[in-house]
Amino acid sequence: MSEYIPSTSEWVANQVELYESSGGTQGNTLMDTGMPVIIVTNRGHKTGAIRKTPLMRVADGDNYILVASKGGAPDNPSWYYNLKADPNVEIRDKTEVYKMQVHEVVDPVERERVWNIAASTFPGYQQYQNNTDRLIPVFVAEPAE
Ligand code: F42
Repeated sequence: MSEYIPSTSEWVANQVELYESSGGTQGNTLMDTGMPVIIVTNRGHKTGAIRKTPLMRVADGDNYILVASKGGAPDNPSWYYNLKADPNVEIRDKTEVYKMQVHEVVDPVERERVWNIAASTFPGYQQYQNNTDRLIPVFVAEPAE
C-alpha cells in the first residue's frame, strides 16, 4: 500500500487533515467563504504516493468538474500530471467518498459548457484565467463503472 504524502502547502495539508479526520463534517469549505470543497485522492505519477488535493466542488449532475487553476499560476499543478497518468481517483464530497474516473475536457464546445458551470460556481476561476496565458485545464470526473 503506497504511503500518503501531504501537500507541501501547509494550509492545504491542514485542510485535508481536518476534512478527512472529521469524516467530512469539518474543513469542507474554502476557509470561511462557505463555498464547498471536495478532496480528490490521486496517485503521484512519479512517486506512486497517495496525494490528496482539495478542489472547489463543482457538480455537473453526478459528475464533478475539476479545474487545474492553481491560483492562476503560469504552470499546471502537479495533480494535473497525476490525473493524466492515472485517471482513477476517489472524490470525497463531505461525508461521501466516490470512486471516479477523470478525463481532460479538450473538445472546445464541451470545454465551454463545463467552464461556464465552473466559473459560475466559483467566479475566482475566471479571474485566474484572465490573469494567465496558460489555458487552465479542466477535467470531468464520472462515477467509475
Ligand atoms: N487548486 C486548484 O487548482 N483548483 C481549485 O479549485 C482549488 C481549490 C482549493 C480549495 C481548498 C484548498 O485547501 C486548496 C485548493 N486548491 C485548488 C489548491 C490545491 O489543493 C493544490 O494545492 C494546488 O492546486 C497545487 O497542486 P499541486 O499538486 O501542485 O500541489 C503542490 C503544492 C504539491 O503538493 N506539490 C508536491 C511537492 O512535493 O512539491 C508534489 C505533489 C505531487 O503530486 N507530486 C507528484 C508525485 O509523483 O508524487 C509528482 C509531480 C511532478 O510532476 O513532479
